[in-house]
This record gives sequence, C-alpha cells and structure tokens, in this order.
Amino acid sequence: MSKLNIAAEALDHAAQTATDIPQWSGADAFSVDEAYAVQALSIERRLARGERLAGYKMGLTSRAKMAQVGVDTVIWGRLTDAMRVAEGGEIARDRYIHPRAEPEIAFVMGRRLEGRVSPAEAMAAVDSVCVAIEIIDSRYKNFQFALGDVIADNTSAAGFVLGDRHSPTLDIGNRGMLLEVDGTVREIGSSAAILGHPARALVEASALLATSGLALQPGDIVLAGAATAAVPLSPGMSVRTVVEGLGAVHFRTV
Ligand code: OOG
Ligand code: MG
Repeated sequence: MSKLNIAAEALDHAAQTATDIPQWSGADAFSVDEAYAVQALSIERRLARGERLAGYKMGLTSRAKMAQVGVDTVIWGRLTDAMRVAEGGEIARDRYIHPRAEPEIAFVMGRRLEGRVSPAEAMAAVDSVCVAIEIIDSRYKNFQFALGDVIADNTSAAGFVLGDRHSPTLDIGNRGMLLEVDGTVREIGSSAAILGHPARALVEASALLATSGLALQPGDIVLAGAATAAVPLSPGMSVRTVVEGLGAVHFRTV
C-alpha cells in the first residue's frame, strides 16, 4: 500500500473507532496536494461502505477559526449522508474523540456551479440557505494539526445539522450568529466574519473544487465555515445555533 493509502486507512479507522492518532509532522508531513489525495482516498472508503456524498464543507473561512486552530489557509472537505444529524436529534459523545460544535450557514445548490465565479453567480446557483451547526472532531491527538494533517483528515468533518431552508434572496451578509449551550450563549459573531460575506465561501468552494476537477452539483450541501470558534461537547448538552433571519437549529448530546 502507498503512503497515502496507509494514511487514509489510519484516519478512517481513527474516525470509526473514536481513537486519536499522531500527526504526520516533520519529514512525514503531507504537501497540500498529497493531503487532498489522502482525503479523497479516505472518503472512498466511506463510499465503499455505502455512504453517499452529500456535499462539501469549507473550513477556516473566519479569523476566529484560524486563530483557534493555528492554521490560516481556507480548506475544504467532503460531507456524506452518514454525517447528517437530524434537526433536534441526538449524538452520543462517546462515538467521537473530542467533538466540538460551531455555528454555520449552509447552502443547498439548485444548479451546477464550477470554477471561478462571482458572488452573484454563485448565489444564482443556490436553491436555499439554512442555519447549520457543524460537529468537528479532529482525529489527531489534542486536536492539534498542521495544514496537511487537517486536509488529510477531511478537515475534521464529523457531523452537521441543517435548519429550515430559506430563499437565497434573503440577506445573509452581516447577520448575527450565535451558539448556545443549555440556553447560555457561548459564542457570538456575525456572518460577515465568513470571508466578509458567506457567498464568498461558496465562491471559494467552486474555485477550489475545480482545482481537483470537481464541480458543485444540484442538491449538494455546502457549509460556509464557522463564524466563531468551536465549543467542546460533553454528554448531556443541548446545543443551539441562531442566525438572524434564518431561524435556529439544535441537537443534543448523550
Ligand atoms: C478544521 C475545520 C474548520 C470551519 O468551519 O472553519 C472548519 C478544524 O477546526 O478542526 O470546519
Ligand atoms: Mg466548520
């Protein structure tokens, strides 16, 4: 097996068994291209088990997120149907290593979108926008990683919850966003923290996917990236995100 296949298997196994693994540092570190190849190989393993590709997620699109993890490059990962958590649903804390939740906005694509586009062109391909929560769970020890590590690890993707769908004509620029745990506000921010406007995250998604020969397809979900830092999850929490104008979404941990 190649070095990239071995890494993909190790990351997939770490996620399936909720066991952390060391980073690939120093001479073993992956280049960005190698890391995306590892990500693709690890997702192939999920698809071979019957999971279906549900879309993509953008990562590190806000300063708050870059600062929290110490990596300052916009990255992307893949979402599968098995990662979806029902609105109001429940997750078991012990199925993850050290899960965190973060407040997001999601796009559901209405049309194909590919390559370099303007924010207006990107939004014209959107069917609906939703408030969302992403559950991230780095497979690396202590949630610590370098750029290549986190890309290889499918940008820590572990779960996502989507709220009600709204028309893409709604104004989603500079809307208040917050994350509450058990009714207490834990993180507060604005959608403007996401590359100035969440539509720019979709522009980045389209451009970056094209460098891997991919395009957004109708029905694909795209998470724009968190507006604030992520909050660690423990059992017995009720987690809720509100985005001004888009409503709220929540899930619980056991
Ligand atoms: C990397 C994933 C970042 C976001 O929304 O910025 C991300 C991580 O924080 O582990 O999903
Ligand atoms: Mg995220």
